[in-house]
Amino acid sequence: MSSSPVTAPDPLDPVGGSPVGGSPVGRAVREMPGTSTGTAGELAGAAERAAAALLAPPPPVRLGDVVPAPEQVTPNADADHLLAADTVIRVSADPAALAVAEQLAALLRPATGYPLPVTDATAPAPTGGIALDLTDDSDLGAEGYRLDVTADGVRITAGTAAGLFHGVQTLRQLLPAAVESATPVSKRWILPGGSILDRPRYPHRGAMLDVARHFFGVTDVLRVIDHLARYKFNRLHLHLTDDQGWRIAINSWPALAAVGGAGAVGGSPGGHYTQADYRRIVAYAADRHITVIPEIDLPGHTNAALTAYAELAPDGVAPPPYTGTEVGFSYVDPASERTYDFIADVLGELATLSPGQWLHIGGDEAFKVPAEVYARFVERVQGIVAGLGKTVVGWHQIAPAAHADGRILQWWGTAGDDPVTTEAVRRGAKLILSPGNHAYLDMKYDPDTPIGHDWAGLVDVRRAYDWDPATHLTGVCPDAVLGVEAPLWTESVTTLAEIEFMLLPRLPAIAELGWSPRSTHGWDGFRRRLAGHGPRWTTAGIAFHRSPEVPWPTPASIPAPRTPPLDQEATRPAQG
Ligand code: TNX
Repeated sequence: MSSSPVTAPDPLDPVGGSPVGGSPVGRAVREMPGTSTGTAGELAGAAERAAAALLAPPPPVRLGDVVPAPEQVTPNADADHLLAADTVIRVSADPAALAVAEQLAALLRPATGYPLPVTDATAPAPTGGIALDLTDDSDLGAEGYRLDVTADGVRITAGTAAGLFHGVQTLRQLLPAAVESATPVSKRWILPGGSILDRPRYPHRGAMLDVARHFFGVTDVLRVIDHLARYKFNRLHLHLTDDQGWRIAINSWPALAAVGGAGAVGGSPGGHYTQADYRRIVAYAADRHITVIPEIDLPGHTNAALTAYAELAPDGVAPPPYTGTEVGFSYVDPASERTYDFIADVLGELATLSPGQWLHIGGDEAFKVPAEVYARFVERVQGIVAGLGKTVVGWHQIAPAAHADGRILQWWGTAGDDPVTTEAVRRGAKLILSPGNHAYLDMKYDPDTPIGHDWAGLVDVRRAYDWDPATHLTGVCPDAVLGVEAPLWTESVTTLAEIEFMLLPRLPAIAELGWSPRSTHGWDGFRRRLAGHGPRWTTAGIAFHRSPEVPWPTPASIPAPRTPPLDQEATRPAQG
């Protein structure tokens, strides 16, 4: 039995605790539209409504209040579970499962203040507690899980550690938002009773971060991985090279990073990942069941490489560094054998550094390379990737090149059909869908969004959410679709807070398209569930855009942000 932790009252739920400090009512009134010029009567009414909103406890989390929506939810109102201070987490004797149990404990300890020891499932069973069970139930697939909440205990069952991990993310969302607090909160930690059976719709659920236009250090990338993990993403695509910067150290071509990584858009500081940095990112992602897909963009978008090695340039002359945002002007010489040595060396080192199955070769916007030359170039690079034992991914512009076993095209167009892509799919290619007009998270939300682009239109939350990957491209058989990916290009994105502002709240919309069965799809339900995440992000110190389409809880009832720590980096099995 643990001693009671010292806890602060939950500012999200002041009833039964001490009142929130300061004058939140006054603040809420000031924030209410139209109150600055209202009559005394209107002001009093507004004050009353604001006070009621502040004093009402937040509605309890319901079993179905999960993003992405689970496949099956069966609530049982009589089976709510109150987490006890002496809860023990019992887990199957498997190192990967044990790591998930430790991650769960690490998620719950700060806010609850409970010790939450992790023990082997074969240890004598106390009543209650949380159990993580690995089973050979093949119905759950590679990533599915079952969650059972009863008055007596909580059990997550899965066939894999990845399934247990996704179940843990669901469990996290079923606790009150205060669970995101870094310091103990006085709270009855109640989980809604019932069962969830959950499996992903698609095997590929990704996001892309462009670290080339602006460079983001390792800790920023780890934070993005934390956000992906919350929403059951399983791929992080890193756009590692572009005209403005080369961001990964390549031992056999050292000037790529040293020279080509020195700058960024608008003269911002450059930078690059050492191979140790990159391995750290890959390992942190793997601990969260996310695979990193590295991209070396070829043959275009290569100005940074050309600044470092003139021999790769078609005219043999190194261009100056580029800090603008135009595209399509640069390319490595497709007629030079040295170019293919360079590609083989770079992809060879990346293949060794990346345990995942995929290498992304870019292929977009090589406007200056004639179509025939381009297709032969892509075919050679596809061959290099195959020779490394990896599966090639490219932007959909690589479609005209001959088929290569398993090749994957990433669709980023804005049209609803594309005969060249359809033909490549007919020849065997698979698709990842990143339609610019729905999934591009560098698009502005609305005309007033201070950063971002609008070439693919404005992408508000509803636009990010309301499309169907299975039917999006006419003429493409739904079986060819591997999943979805949300790219964030960073020409105008310079800080972690700006990354978060562009990702949230749209990232969960893409997550739901990738994970949830179509039968659960519905804008009204989604925006209501999404609204509950605002207080979670705020409590965790995560920036987000307060999209007016989402019925966020009143700002005054949300506590001030804290400085965010990373989720625990190393996940070590329990000692002893
Ligand atoms: C197009 S999408 C690009 C990128 C830009 C992006 C800006 C794609 C494969 N290429 O080079 O950053 O638009 O939205």
